[in-house]
Formats: sequence, C-alpha cells, structure tokens
Amino acid sequence: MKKIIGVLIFAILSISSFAENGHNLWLRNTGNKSVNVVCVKSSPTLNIAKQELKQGWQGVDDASVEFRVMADKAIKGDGFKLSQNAIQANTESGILYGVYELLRRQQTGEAVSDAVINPSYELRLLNHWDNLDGTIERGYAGLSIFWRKGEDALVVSNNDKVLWQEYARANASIGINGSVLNNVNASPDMLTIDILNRTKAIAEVLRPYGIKAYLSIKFSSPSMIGGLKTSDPLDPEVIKWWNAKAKEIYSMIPDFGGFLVKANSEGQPGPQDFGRTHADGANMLADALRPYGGIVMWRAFVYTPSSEDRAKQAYNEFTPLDGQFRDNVIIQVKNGPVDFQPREPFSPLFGAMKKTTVMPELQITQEYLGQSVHLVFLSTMWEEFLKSDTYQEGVGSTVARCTDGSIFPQKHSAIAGVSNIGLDANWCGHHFAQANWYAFGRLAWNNQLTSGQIADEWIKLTFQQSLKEANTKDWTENFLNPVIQMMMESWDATISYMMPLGLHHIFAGDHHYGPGPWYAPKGLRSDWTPPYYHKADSIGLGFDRTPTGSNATGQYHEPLQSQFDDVKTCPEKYLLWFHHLPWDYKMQNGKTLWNELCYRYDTGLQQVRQFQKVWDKVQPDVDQERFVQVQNKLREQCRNAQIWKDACLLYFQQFSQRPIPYDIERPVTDLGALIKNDMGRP
Ligand code: GCV
Repeated sequence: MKKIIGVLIFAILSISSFAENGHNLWLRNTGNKSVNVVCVKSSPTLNIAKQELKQGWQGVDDASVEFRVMADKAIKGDGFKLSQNAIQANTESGILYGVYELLRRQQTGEAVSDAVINPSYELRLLNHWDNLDGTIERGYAGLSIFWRKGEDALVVSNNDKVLWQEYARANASIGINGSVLNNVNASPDMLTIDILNRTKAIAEVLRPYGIKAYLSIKFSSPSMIGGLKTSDPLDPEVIKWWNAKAKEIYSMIPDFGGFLVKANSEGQPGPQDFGRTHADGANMLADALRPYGGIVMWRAFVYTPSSEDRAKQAYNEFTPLDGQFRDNVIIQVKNGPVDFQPREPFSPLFGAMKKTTVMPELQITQEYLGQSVHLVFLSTMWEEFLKSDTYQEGVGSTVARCTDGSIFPQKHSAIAGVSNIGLDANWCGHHFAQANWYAFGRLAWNNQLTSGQIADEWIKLTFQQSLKEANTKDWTENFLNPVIQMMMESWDATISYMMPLGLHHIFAGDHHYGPGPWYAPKGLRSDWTPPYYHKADSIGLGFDRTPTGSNATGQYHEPLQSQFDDVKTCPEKYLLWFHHLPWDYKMQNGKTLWNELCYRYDTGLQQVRQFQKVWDKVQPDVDQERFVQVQNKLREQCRNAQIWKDACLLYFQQFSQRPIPYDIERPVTDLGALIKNDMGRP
C-alpha cells in the first residue's frame, strides 16, 4: 500500500512539477505549427533567423514568411519592417531581430500589425566585468563564461562554444549587439596574442548573432606589455604601438567593436599620469581604431579623495572638455553622479555635454541592490532614469532623448549595462535577475518601453507553460498579475529597507551587500565611508548639496536647480541626497523626518513579507525547482531586510534620540551585534 501511495505521489509531482533550472531563460518555448520561410539568400545570420522562426512558430499553420534584405529609408540601423507574412530589413541582423519580435508577439499574445520598428540606440552593449582568472568583479552568478584559469585557460572547448552560442542567442533575442568581454579594471594581458586568439574565437561565435566583441584595455599597456618607457598618449612611440595593436586586432577580428577605457579612476592609469587630458587619451585610441571603424568608450566614472563633493567631480572634469573628443569617442556615464546606488538622481553630465556623444552605463548586476539574493526588478529604476527631464534643451530633454540622438547631432548612439551573467545554471544567480538582463536589452532597443510591459512579456516568456495557458483568466489573475505587481514594487521596497528618502552609500565594508552606516575604519579615505554620505548628527541627517553646502545642485539645469535647492519643492525621494535636515523636519504628510524614516524602513520590510506571500500563493503555477529556489531567496531577502531596518534605525537613533514610533514592529537585533558581525557577502 505504502509503495502504491509513494508511486502515486511521485506521479502527481512529476505532472505538476515540470523541472526547469532556468537555463533556457525567456527562450523556453518552441512552436507547434509549421511555417514556410522564403528567403533568396543564405548566410549564417539568415540561417539562424530561418531556424529560429521554424522552431518557434506559433502562428497560422503552414503560413509563409518572406525575408527581404532590402534598403528602406524608414528603416534605421538594425531596424525592420514587420508584417504577418514578411520581415524586411537593411541588414541581416535586422531580419534576425524581426524574427525574434514576431516570435515574442506570438508567444505573449501581442498582435502582429504592420510596423517599422527601429532601435533607440545604435550600440546596445553588455559590459562584462570578467577577469582573466575567471572571477567577476561584482559578479554574483558564478565564474566567467569567457575566461578561466588553469591549464585549459586558453583551450576553446566545445562546451565553451555551446555556452557562448546560447549567450549570443539570448542577447540577439533582445537586441543586444555588443559585448565588452572583460573588466574595466583591465589586465594589460588582454592585448597579448594568446588572449586575442581566445577573443577571436568568442567573436566568431557571437558574429552570426549580430554581436560584436569589444575589449576593456589598460591605458598603460604600451609600457606594461609593449616594452615602451612610457604610455604618454602624445608620445610618437606610444601612438605607433597602439596603431600597430589596432592593426593586429583587426587582422584577427575584422568586425572588432573597439575599446572601453577606465582611466584615472580608482587607481587605474590614464593620460593624467602624463599631464594629458581625458580627451588626449581617448582621441589617441580613437585615431588608432578609426581606419577600421572602431570606437572608444571612455568612462566618466572619476573621483579623487579631494575636498570637492564626489557627486560633482565627473561633471567638473568632463564638461570643460566638451567638443574636444573625436566623433568615434563616446563618453560612458553611470546613471547617477555617485555609483549605481539604490536610487540616485540622474548624473548632470547627461544633456550638459552638447558636442560630445554621451552614453548611459547601467548596472544590471546588483552590486548595491542585494546581489543575487534580493528580488529587485531594475527596469523601474532605468525607466525613471531614462525619462528624467534634464531640461538642457527645453522641456522634454529627457536623458533618453539626450543620449539617443534625438536632440544632439551625433555620429553614434549607445547604451551599456554591466552584465549579471556567470556560469550558474540559470546564468544570473537569481531567477528574477534574468528579468534585469531582459529589461536592459528591451530598453536599449526601445527606451520608451514601460516596465509594466517588459515585466508582462518576461513573465509570459519565462513562466507560462503554453500559449493556451497565457490566454486563460485563471493564469492571468493567479499568476501573471500578482507577479507583475511584485516585480513593479520590488525596487521601491528595496529602496525603503535600504536607503529611503535619498540616503545613499551606507553599505558595510566594500562588499556592498549589508548595512554599515557606522563603517569608517581609521585611515580609510572618507569618501569610501558611509558617514561621508549620510552626515548624521544630533541636528539631523543628509548631505547638503545646495549652495549652503557643496552646491552640486548648481550642476543641474533650471528649473531643476531651484527645485532641488528648495526643500519644499525637492522631490522627497531625493530629500537627503540634496539636504541636511533636522530630525523634526515636517514631511509633506505631516510626519517628522525621523518618524517617516522609521515608517519607510518598516514599509520596505513589510513589502518583502508580502512578496513571500505572493510567491507562495503562485506555487501551483511554477515548476518545483524554480519555485523553491525563489522561495528560499525571498526568505533570505526578508531576513536581510530586517537587518537593514534594524541596523539603520538603531544606528541613526543614536543621533536622533527619538523613539521608534510604537505602532512599528520593534527591532529584533542589537546594534552592537550587528556592528560586530558586520554582515558580509552572502
Ligand atoms: C569595476 C564601483 C565598484 C567597482 C567598479 C567601479 C567601476 O566602485 O565597486 O567594483 O570597478 O565601480 O565602475 O569602475
């Protein structure tokens, strides 16, 4: 009898729990209808397009779809013209993107109407912070998919090729067309022949999917690996060295994309080491790449331990150089002026550099947002950022328009996301972190998309079992809607339990996971310690960036400058970013700043508890493997949110000397214990 019950339970479980490890991402579905593809040409890219369409077709059985690689003025760059029975594009990659669009629409139930669909940005890149030894800076999903240490470090195995191909396919399916293969804290060895050979092998796998390979380079490579005495960008021997290196690279990888450079930033070498400017350095490299069509992405993430507010330094350094860069140089600017914090106002460099191409750098890997433990849908953050109005060329000069070529004449337009991909079976460490990779690609393709739409698409592609299911009221009400809502609220929740009201950079140590508002070891430069940012004292909390403080508000175009300066008009989400306010400052809702802070921390924690309920309730609609993994992550997130709340409230209470409102759950941890245990990387 026991045996029979056991068999029955097993049978029921196997029906309901179709195991999935997440490796197939949003590309799990295969079609069940046949389609006839008409295409006069054959090429690796077109062959992939054909195969994808045949494999995923869920439209009318036996329909015909024609691929037309044919110029059309309405179609820009990688764009395409879509209809029920044809995909037309200027390029073969455009046909492939059209195929993925058609399939996505079929799978998500979106109508396929005649339309021309052009990308917002010409270059849509992932930046991998992967090191040659296989580790990944700020990577939380295992080791690198490109590099490894050991005897077989340079062997290109069949497994490597399969993985790179899967990676390329996933990227192409969301429109990504470039990958920077290594960390911006680059090893000079990247440019040695062995590594270039491996780069070539990677580039060959990516190429048919329309993806170009790029490399991060170390500015001092000429002296470190080239045997030169200097790396001065104006030195003729250095110029010759880079010219020869570019020639060598392009002889191996004819479609090589170009270089990404972190220079004179966080200890990396750069032109300033030789008394030269960022423009001197970037232009020298740009000239070396120009004959081959390559570009230089030069990062503006610069700050030094000076008396100047860190948030102001990049603007101070780069705006005087506006107009001095070659047209194949793009200045890559992080979304906020500090460093990928849970929430920042946009960097004032956007829109301010009017004669220089500027590209946004977003961080997909969740360095400051719970790494691979917390469920945080970053699309909402990026949407807020892209839609922020800089006012630089009048109302409507959003960051999106200032960077995508709608406002400023620019030869190129680009956007980059720091990848969250590693060797983990599900690629990203957390099943929901896949949604951030997906969202980045979708927003890079169309910077006007809403996060709601992106979440809707991603959930359908990632979790639904069949098209039939997607159309049922049950699945929509019981799974789709609650999960969308959870995702849409998740960023807000995280801000609340980590750093509400404009607080920023109050992490412990340098792992950037748990709270550490107290963290300030003797001798450490102050701009690497949280008290530099929160400035808690007996009077109040926050960084005064108005004219009475650092005057960072002066870097924003009116009316933003006045709006941020005035505490009454400053959006509350940025209040403590721009103002140092007394603990009893009255918020718009009438609460004191201290009380509001307490409620925000508590609300964030309660939201995560709610996410746990949402997830537990959707269990019948998720395979067992992914269900349990997400459930466990949510439990840990909840415990950690509690720690964030306790740590921050108990720490700030030492300054505010006020009680935590009595209707809020009390802290469950002691501050002393929190400080002693300093929450490390999970
Ligand atoms: C790649 C932050 C991160 C560093 C990162 C740096 C950067 O400081 O903590 O790990 O280095 O940003 O973007 O260059």
